[in-house]
Amino acid sequence: MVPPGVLFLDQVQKAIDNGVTCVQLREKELNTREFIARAREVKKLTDKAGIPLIINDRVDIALAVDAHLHVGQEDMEVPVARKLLGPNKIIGVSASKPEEIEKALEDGADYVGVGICFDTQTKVTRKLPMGPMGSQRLLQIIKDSGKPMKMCLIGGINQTNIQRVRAQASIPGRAVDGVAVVSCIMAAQNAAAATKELVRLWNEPPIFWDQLDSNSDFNLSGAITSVLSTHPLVHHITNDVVKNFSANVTLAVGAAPLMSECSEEFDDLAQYPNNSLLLNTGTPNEEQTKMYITALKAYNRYGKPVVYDPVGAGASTTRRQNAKKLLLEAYMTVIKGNQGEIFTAAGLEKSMRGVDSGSEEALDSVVAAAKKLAVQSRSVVVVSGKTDVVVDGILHGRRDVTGEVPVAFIQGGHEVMSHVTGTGCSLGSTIAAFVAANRSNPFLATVVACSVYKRAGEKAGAEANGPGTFQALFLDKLNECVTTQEFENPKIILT
Ligand code: 3NM
Ligand code: MG
Repeated sequence: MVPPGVLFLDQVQKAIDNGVTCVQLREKELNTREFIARAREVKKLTDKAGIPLIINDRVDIALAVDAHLHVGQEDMEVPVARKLLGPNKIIGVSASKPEEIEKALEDGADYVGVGICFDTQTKVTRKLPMGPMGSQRLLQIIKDSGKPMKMCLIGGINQTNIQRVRAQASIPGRAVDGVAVVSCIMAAQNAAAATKELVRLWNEPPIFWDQLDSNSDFNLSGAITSVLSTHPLVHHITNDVVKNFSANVTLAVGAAPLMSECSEEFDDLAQYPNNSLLLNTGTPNEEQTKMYITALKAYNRYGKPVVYDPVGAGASTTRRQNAKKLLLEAYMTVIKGNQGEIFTAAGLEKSMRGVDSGSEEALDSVVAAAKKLAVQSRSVVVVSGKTDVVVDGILHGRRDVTGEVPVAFIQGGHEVMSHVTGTGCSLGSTIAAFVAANRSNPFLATVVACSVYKRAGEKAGAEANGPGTFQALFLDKLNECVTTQEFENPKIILT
């Protein structure tokens, strides 16, 4: 994978010079003599930099060149390798399942390499991507053991996702210790720049955090003023049924709608000032899912807010897998759905019949599901319903989680809203407008969006003769509530 005209050892040197803290030599094709020769050359570079060299799989090579060792699940077992290498060598193991983590702990491994995190071109593997969130239960096992074993994630990690990996691969009191990469350095035309960028991103708070402040002096009415003054651009990728209504709702709250499903322009659109992406996965197919991911990655790349509405997530296997894939591939600032959709996205069971909001679950189980998803994904989660529930899982620049998260409850609205298509989807448009205009606090921006929406629904419902007149009245009332800064009072608690 080393580019033509570039030397393998030069790539390694550049990586070391620019911040790599450990090198693993993985050779699958060299014979023993060649492997030793190469290991000696690499060892000269790592010795000079004072960092460890780890040999993959071959304990004989590790012994021959006085290096450390990494073993896979089918290689030599850690206790045997330990006997041969002694107590002072680092021994790491590949692990991806809880029982493999437990075994590594029991065997006294120094670290586990956990993967695959994302799809990788570098290694043929039958393992499925677990995503950074998938590593959380493994981190929990390590934390609970009280042992000092370290964990790094591997597989498809690069400059576009390393910040999210660091943000999401963490639980209260324990975070992933590092990442292991191959292609994003070794295949780079400029390995020095690639490494430098990777290290910078690892060390900096994610761009989707650095404008956040958790100060409670955030002014709820001010969130509305910001929308009106910045006139944010909401890029919609949404389903055919609601396009017109969502565009009108966006205009009614003082923002500008843009509908585009043209992948080629996503990178340009994502760079607009004061913008956000609303992704509403109406009726997904394979082609469309690819397009969604292109859009998500573009908005993630520029640290722009993304509001994700996993429409009907529990209704079919395809939709469930689709939601899982999108949550693995991208960071969502806000995840918004009805109860069934949020239960599914949180990986919890709940029977689901379609996209309507269904019967009300007990509010505390809704809060629990929303909290699970919010904390897991470090997102704001909105469960729309008779009472909207908004949970803040964003870390506000903190690397650690305390376990306590703010939850808001918003009442209001009107019964007739559930008989007008698009009222649920267009709440997403409203949230997208508010988070775009209020980058310092996506949680409270979302709360205000839901509050204004509820009040407008209540007012329109009181005057409407039925679903038809409601739709027109709702746009009027939404516009009125925004311009007069009128909204339902949210109740916000820490839980
Ligand atoms: N081991 P890239 S994934 C060598 O999951 C290796 O055990 C993996 O390469 C595992 O950074 C992997 O180019 C390849 O995706 C990682
Ligand atoms: Mg191996």
